[in-house]
Amino acid sequence: MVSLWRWSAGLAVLAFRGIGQAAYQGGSPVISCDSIPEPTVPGAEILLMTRDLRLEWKGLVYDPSTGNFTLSPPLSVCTVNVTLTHPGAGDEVNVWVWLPTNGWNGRFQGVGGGGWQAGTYGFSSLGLSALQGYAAASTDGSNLFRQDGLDQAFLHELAVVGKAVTASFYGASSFRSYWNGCSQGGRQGFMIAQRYPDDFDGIMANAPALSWPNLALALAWGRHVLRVLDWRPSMCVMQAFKLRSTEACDALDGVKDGVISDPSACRFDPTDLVGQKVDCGLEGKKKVTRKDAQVAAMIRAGPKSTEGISLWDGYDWGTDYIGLLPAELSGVPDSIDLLTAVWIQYFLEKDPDFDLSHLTTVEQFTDLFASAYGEWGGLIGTDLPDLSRFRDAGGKLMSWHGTADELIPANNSIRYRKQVEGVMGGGGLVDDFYKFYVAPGAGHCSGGPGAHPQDFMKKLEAWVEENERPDVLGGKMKNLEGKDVERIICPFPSLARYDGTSDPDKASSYECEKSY
Ligand SMILES: *[C@@H]1O[C@H](CO)[C@@H](O)[C@H](O)[C@H]1NC(C)=O
Ligand SMILES: *[C@@H]1O[C@H](CO)[C@@H](O)[C@H](O)[C@H]1NC(C)=O
Ligand SMILES: *[C@@H]1O[C@H](CO)[C@@H](O)[C@H](O)[C@H]1NC(C)=O
Ligand SMILES: [Ca+2]
Repeated sequence: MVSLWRWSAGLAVLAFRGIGQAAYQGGSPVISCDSIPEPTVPGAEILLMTRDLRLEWKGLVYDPSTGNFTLSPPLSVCTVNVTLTHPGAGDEVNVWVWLPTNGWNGRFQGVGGGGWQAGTYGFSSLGLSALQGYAAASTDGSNLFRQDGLDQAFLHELAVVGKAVTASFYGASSFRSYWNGCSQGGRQGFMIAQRYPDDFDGIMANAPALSWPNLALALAWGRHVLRVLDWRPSMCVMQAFKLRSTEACDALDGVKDGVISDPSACRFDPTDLVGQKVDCGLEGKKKVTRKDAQVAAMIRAGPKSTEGISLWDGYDWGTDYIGLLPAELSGVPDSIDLLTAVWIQYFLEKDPDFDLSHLTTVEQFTDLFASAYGEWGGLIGTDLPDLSRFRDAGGKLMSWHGTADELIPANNSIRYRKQVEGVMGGGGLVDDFYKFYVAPGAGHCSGGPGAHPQDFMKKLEAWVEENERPDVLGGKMKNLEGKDVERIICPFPSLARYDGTSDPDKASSYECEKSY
């Protein structure tokens, strides 16, 4: 695995061969993808390159603003598949590039992955980017490591291949390049800023899975707590803690809208629910037990060592429990079970057959924590705080993280941001190239009761291309009556505050105040 590092050592030299793709026959352009030349990828060989013209591609495209997959309008696109290998490694890396045949917006976009995969959203994301006019590329990060997300060299190769193919198809010698990723894809965006600072002009890296070795264990904590307490709660009861804590703390920010805007102000005691009955629909009424409350409190507090020392972030009140507890409780298919199991079995225990049911004590969990970062942090921690090479290359990075993120706590991003500020001269200087937003009530990449920043990619492009610095962002959400209302999302470390008197549905009724 370590040899991965070497492949990326040389700086990519893009081979622009200036091939025009549209030949004219009888007045109408005949588009052909056939003559796109093979790109030159330092340190790699191309095993196979296919080029397909699809005149009416339709597919389900992932829309991050809603979190839904919707059927796309027809798209005319060249789809280019490049399979690379690295001599001696016996691997195969696929890079897919989608090139809209009309309406190219002059930009290249690298599309990040999710979960364990370098390119989870794959074709749906490429389709969405191409529909929006981008030449877009994504990668599976190799057949050998597809399950492990150790993708740093592949990220650079995605950039090299994607840019070269884009340049030759459109005959363009210069264009802007952007990264677009959330979650694992957000982590990849930060990895690029840290290790390949010249590859992209702008990086959008939301809800990033930074400090992966610790974060992956924090994701396993709720599952571990059930083994420690030897308890199998009802998911309906667990969600009652989410609902009741939201009810208790919603209005602390002055607006009853289902969003806890400043979770640190929320004092909710889960033991208050013990003995109460929760209406669980078809399952009838369930009584909340002391162990249920203990599970909720331990997830809120986050992993703690045997001495009670905090090992990592917890999850704020109001956060959904579905991803934090085993899928068998929710009945919702959940890749987080697999992700946390793979992390512990393959990476920490190095035994694919390791039986997780043997992990039953806080001491065992503390031991896993003690070794995980030391062993894997350098490879996949993605938390090097020195971004000076990215800054000096003129790069711009934007990132938002929701406080109701049900997988990666916002504190995970806040910690990294503070570390960057610590080594790079403070928040003011960091804001010159890295803008960070905490979005109250927003869920993981999509969803959640709170507002998401609007037109985030457009804001990044305006920053890169017009030098328009992003500041306070507009956001939209549904209030408790289901009505579309406006909010603002403030640059870190500030937080939106309602003025207390004006119309709470209007953005103008909020102001950013220093908070974190
Ligand atoms: C997303 O899909 C779900 C389930 O199909 C639906 O209930 C919801 O209204 C959709 N949301 C949006 C914003 O389209
Ligand atoms: C390109 O890759 C995709 C995904 O693996 C595959 O569905 C498609 O058939 C490939 N195209 C060609 C021409 O091999
Ligand atoms: C997040 O960090 C803040 C500041 O350190 C802390 O007060 C808060 O309890 C943390 N939240 C969680 C859920 O860990
Ligand atoms: Ca509120």
